[in-house]
Amino acid sequence: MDYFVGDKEYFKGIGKIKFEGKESKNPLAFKVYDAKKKIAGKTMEEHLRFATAYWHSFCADGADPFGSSTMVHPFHNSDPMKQAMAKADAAFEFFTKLGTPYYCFHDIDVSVEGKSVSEYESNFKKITEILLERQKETGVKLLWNTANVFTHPRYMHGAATNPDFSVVARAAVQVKACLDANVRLGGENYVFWGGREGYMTLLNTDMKRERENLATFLTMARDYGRSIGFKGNFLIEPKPMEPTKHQYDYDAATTIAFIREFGLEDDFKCNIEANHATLAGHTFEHDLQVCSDNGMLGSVDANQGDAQNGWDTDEFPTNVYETTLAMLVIMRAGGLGHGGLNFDAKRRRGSIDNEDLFLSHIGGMDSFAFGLEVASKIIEERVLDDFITERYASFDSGLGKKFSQGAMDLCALAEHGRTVSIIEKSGKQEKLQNLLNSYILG
Ligand code: XLS
Ligand code: NI
Ligand code: NI
Repeated sequence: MDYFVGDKEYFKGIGKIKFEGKESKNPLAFKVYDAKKKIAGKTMEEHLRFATAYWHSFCADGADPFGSSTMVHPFHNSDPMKQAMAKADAAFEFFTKLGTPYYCFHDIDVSVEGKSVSEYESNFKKITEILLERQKETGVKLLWNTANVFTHPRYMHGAATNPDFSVVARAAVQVKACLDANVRLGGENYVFWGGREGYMTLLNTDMKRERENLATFLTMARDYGRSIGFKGNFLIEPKPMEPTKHQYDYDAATTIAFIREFGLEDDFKCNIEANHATLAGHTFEHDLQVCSDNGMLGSVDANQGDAQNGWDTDEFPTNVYETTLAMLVIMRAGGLGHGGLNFDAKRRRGSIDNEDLFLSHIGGMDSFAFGLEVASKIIEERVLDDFITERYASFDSGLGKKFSQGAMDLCALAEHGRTVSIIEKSGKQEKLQNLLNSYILG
């Protein structure tokens, strides 16, 4: 089998990435991720459902606020549509060689914005057909797509929350086109990330109205999506700030409250990104747990932040402690369902070799595979779960059970409180941390 599509190989010298195990010294091989290995009844591939993010891997070029691009993509072409087509070929070659069964994109990652609305629409339709062709050839599937309604200057004051109705309508052009593309490509989810859906100062902002407009917009998108046969989950991706100061979808709890406030809970769930959770002052696993507890875990943007830098550094996940804690929550929640682990992560500005694109993903995939192995062992051996069950056992019988069932009133509870004798118990945090480490160390 050829591991490239079309008539040109873009990542020459790099073949199919294989599992070689922990002893291997080959940097272009998996040390832990063994796609077909079974864990708790499913293969690693089925559990982890990895996706490559088009924007970081094939659009970003190393530019940052202090410097211009550092990378030249192998599909570079001065004609934008020709480049978009070559980019698609290179992307599918990459997915196939690496072995990520899914991919994710924004409309303008895969296509060309053009000079008019109709040019935008026809370019996007043309590219969608090419993507469909490549999906059929390679078996790679669309985990989700989304509309980029934050980069263009017209969205400087928001898209669905823009104070100007014309901009809200213009954003609808893109969201509608993206839903059409999603259905054509058999996408499993559709994402809304509200990069500009927030505000900079209350001096010029009617927050109540903006949030209501956002809900109206999402409801319309939901209705349109369902009307054209989209059956997957709509996902909102929380982020507390950046680019706006106050983003409306601050974190998982805020987003779930928003979804419920506007009656969208039958169709919407969350897409949790590690670095966004940490920006909100939470741990990654905290936001995953909030979603799991509310039946709102839709999908995951797998990356990691920097403990010292207060912004979204979107690094590839290499911290196996963090991936283990995340996989513990995901596995206890019953898995990712129709979601996946999308590498919303970029190699560093200085990592300019084509090979670096592979190496960064290999590290991320191995880190999550490691987390999966350790987490499933911890769950199977019930080391933490038994401790937690025992810690709350007083609610499982007698008056504690009655309380849990909501069958007591405050007087009865206080009456009981007058008779109790409290035995103080250790929370055993350090013991459990040491235990976790012993599983990680193997
Ligand atoms: C940016 C977001 C973005 C979304 C998709 O911080 O993570 O990449 O995932 O629009
Ligand atoms: Ni993201
Ligand atoms: Ni991010």
